Amino acid sequence: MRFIEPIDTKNLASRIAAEGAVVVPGALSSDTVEELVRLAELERWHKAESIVGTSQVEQDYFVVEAFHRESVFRLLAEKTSSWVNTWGSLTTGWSWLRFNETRLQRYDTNSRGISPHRDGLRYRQIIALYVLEGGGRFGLCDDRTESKQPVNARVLQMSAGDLVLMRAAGFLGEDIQPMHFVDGVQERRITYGLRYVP
Ligand SMILES: O=C(O)CCC(=O)C(=O)O
Ligand SMILES: [Fe+2]
Repeated sequence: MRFIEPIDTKNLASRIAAEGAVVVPGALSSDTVEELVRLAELERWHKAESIVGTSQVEQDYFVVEAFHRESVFRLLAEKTSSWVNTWGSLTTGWSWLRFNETRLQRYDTNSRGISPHRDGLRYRQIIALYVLEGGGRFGLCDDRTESKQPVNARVLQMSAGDLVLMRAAGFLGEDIQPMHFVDGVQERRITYGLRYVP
């Protein structure tokens, strides 16, 4: 299996800094995506808790958090760690990382997605999210209303094979965690999210 396709890193760090999250199109080939979806379907999925945290974030998806030692998802996490460190070391203020918290998430048709939230402060530097099936909308927003709707939503266009890079606490020395959400799931969405907890 091929893993990460060549990625254009020009201005990537400054774009992530300015926009909060950037979509890298075609980071995985369609053959790779197809194989990853096939393997994802064989994993043991659990329904995620539907309300989490002090701000009562609502989420509606199935998740895989534990992967077999030889799982291709572990390998993809390792390859992505190497890639991100090689790229990151070209930018000032980068700290070496290893993606050690990895999660597949599956949102079935008509899932309510995830209400606007910030990923925890314990996740450092950068979050990498592979899109394996591209249903639903992923967006950034400035805030959330009392009824958990995004304020000033900016939807990021993405499809299967794309990689979303989102800044996390500590990215280039700043503790900024962009607020984001998933909604509008009319077709299945599957993502593979990689996070670093020091
Ligand atoms: O699966 C996605 O597209 C986003 C997931 C997310 O924001 C999260 O799990 O915190
Ligand atoms: Fe999130």
